[in-house]
Amino acid sequence: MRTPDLTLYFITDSTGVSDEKLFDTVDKACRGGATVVQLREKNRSGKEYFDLACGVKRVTERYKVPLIIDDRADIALACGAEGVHVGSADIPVAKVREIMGKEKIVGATAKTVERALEAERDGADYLGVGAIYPTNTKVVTVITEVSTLKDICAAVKIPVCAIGGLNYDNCGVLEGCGISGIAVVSAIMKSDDPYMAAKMLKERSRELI
Ligand code: TZP
Ligand code: MG
Repeated sequence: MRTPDLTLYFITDSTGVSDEKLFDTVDKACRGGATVVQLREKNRSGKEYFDLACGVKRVTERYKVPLIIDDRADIALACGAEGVHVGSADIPVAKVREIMGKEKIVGATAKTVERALEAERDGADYLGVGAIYPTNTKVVTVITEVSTLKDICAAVKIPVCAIGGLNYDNCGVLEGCGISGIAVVSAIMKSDDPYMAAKMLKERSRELI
């Protein structure tokens, strides 16, 4: 498996959330139709990240939804995840591909056409592009213009998902950009009904891709 279905890419944020609640949210998101789950942890020890990844993997496995680990190829391999996602401050894409082998999914963040082409050439299977809108999720990022997103989609052959501040009501700007899906954190993490949030976001995404 190399090309993930990016229609609804759910990224976790466990800040202030118990492990049980995190697993439950992942379960509901998968049930609602998330096509990829990314575990994204920034302030965990290796052991904590690994334990959490194993727990989330048990959930995603039930739904046959691929699990991607943010930043850490070692954690991805150790927990049997389907892939890893890296940004420009992480291990370079070519090295991650080498570590992960041919069969695992490698995703990369790209904010420019140049970086997108480089990531594709170095072996990325998909790209995340954003932030499209300002976000309150813990992240160091800058706004990516929708026109840049469009240029990136036109420049690469691998699928691209848009990310950053996206929700059901504001993702209409992505129509006609050539994206393969949308990636969200808070639109599902912070929802009172993650199942319904995922279900509706997926329907919305299908209209845009
Ligand atoms: N990369 C760019 S924006 C972002 C990441 C990880 C966070 C998106 O979170 P939200 O809550 O969907 O705005
Ligand atoms: Mg990273």
